[in-house]
Amino acid sequence: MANYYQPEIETMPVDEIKALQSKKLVEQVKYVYENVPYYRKKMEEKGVKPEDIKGIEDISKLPFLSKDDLRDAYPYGLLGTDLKNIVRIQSTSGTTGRRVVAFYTQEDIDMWEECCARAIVAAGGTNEDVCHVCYGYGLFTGGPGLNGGSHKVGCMTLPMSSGNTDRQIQFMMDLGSTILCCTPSYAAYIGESLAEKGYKPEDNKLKAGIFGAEPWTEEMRQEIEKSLGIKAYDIYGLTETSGPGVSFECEEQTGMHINEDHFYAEIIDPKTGEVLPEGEKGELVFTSLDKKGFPLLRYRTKDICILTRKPCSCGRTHIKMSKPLGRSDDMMIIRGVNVFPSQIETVLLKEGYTPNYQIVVDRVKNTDTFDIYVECTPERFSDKVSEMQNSEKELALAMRAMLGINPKIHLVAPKSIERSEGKAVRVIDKRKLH
Ligand code: DLL
Repeated sequence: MANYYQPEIETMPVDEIKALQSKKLVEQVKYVYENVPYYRKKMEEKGVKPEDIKGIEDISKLPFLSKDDLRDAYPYGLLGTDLKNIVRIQSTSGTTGRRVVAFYTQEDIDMWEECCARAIVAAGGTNEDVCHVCYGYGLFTGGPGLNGGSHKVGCMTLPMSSGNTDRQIQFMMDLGSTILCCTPSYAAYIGESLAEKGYKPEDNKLKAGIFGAEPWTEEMRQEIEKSLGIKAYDIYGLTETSGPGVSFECEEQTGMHINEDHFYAEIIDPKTGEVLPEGEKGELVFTSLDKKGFPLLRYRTKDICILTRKPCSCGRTHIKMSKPLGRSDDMMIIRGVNVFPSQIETVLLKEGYTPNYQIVVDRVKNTDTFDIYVECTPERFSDKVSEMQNSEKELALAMRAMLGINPKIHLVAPKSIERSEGKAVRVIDKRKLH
């Protein structure tokens, strides 16, 4: 028996959803045109006026927004309202250019938390649950988003944040956590740690998990479900659109329902920008339909997905997206953190190394390993092991400051990384993520 947080919206007939989206889009375009000069200029360049947008069918007349626009407009250029109406920011790690800062009014936060509440209820959550949130808190959207959703549902919320697995397990067992929210790799790690401590899956009170922020496979789902004795649900989102809860899985576990009353999704050909029909694989593009602080029209996520509106046994009518099947840029997600090779190059150059390097990412026992092989300059190269180790430690610290996670640095002899005749192979990702 399906549960809904907002049944009238989640099961709304498709023609009514489309009418609602059309109405909201017209208003949102007008709002953005009037309040965001950066986007108004883009509309003017494309020769499109708010009056030209009469409904969803006109959306392809609007220009796209990309991460480059976010960089150009950083920090305040895409803000939709006066700062006095903004109550919070969230952000992703990265260089100034790559950092995404999203702004929220109180209404934006309420909407975001409602989206997360829908996900929690779809996973079986009620006000009798103990919701254990070990996504990171702070600037990352995972902790605050699920925390807010959990409050809305009325669960007893454990704002654990990430790390300190022993403490996570102690709270989980002592307080009887029933819903676990974290990255899938951390969930798998908690499963292993419980087993190492001698607990069997039936010893914990967990019944469901809400896992996202990074790619994970069906095999990983089965492993987590088995080791924790739960049902594991996927959740998707990105800082630009608000955070987790843009879409979420229901009991059918065959894709994630997009909260279509707030986000309009399109799939485009990443090369041509052409909108592709339902069922085809391409880049996911989102338009926020009612955000005020950081409204984004036709934002290119770079996530490659498929959309489908096949009827779902849960009764929800909102369109479903597949798990992201890849990226159309070079972003990697390592231990739940977004990493661009360009950030690594920036650090290397700043620290006096050449950009001859190779990144090797793997997944060992469900935890990502992250190694960077860096060529030493002849001046820095030393045959004293301790000197090389110190340089490795210093570089690892500089990387950590930039990326938010710790790579293992291996300094190697000058000219020892294979030169390529074409595009250099900078990243070797051995994980099987899709
Ligand atoms: O990862 C928001 C989030 C937090 C989602 C907690 C789910 C749970 P960002 O740090 O901005 O935001 O990263 C967004 O992460 O474009 C995808 O490439 C990837 N991603 C997010 N959820 C999933 C998922 C958060 N369920 C980027 N499966 C997105 C695969 C995901 N990739």
